[in-house]
Amino acid sequence: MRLFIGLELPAQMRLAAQEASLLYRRLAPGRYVEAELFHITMAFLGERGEEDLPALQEILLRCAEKQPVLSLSLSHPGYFSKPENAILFLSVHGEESLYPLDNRLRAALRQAGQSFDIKPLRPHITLARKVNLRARQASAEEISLPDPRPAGGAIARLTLFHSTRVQENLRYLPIFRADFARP
Ligand code: 3AM
Repeated sequence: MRLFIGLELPAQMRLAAQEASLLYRRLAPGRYVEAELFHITMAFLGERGEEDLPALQEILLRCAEKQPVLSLSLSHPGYFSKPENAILFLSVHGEESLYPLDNRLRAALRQAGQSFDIKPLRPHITLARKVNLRARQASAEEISLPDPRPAGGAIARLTLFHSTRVQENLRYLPIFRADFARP
């Protein structure tokens, strides 16, 4: 099964990201993601067997237990890759608070011999793929997208997701959650 570790969004943040996404899809065509799938990836693990689950759960628990509850909010839109074939995302305010958690998570995964995607963390919420941000064909001008409402909230746990298809629809199913430290 395909696994990754990430953060679930508070309801208000998800809703504001959905509002932005509905507006962007009218301005810039692409393959937009359902709001249900919005999340922040912390570590992509890839294909794993059931036998890896106990060790992974242990890592989540260990990394979460000393982590204070995070406070994040939506920031500006951005993109990866080329403007005519972009991955469109929202950045987050408060992302600097994710780096200590990222460091602990990577160290724990490495120590346990668990492989993961080693690209540096770039906290983001993917809204769409294959987006065309060129205002006009062959022009350098890019469509400018307005900022979302700066909605935010508390993120109080780390989640192990199973990326799978349910009746042909892509779903990120939370299969384990580790709570952050209570204040
Ligand atoms: O939506 P984001 O960008 O957070 O892009 C995939 C998605 O990230 C990423 O893992 C998240 C859940 O699928 N992903 C998928 N395949 C990947 C790979 N081979 C990958 N990240 C790194 N390497």
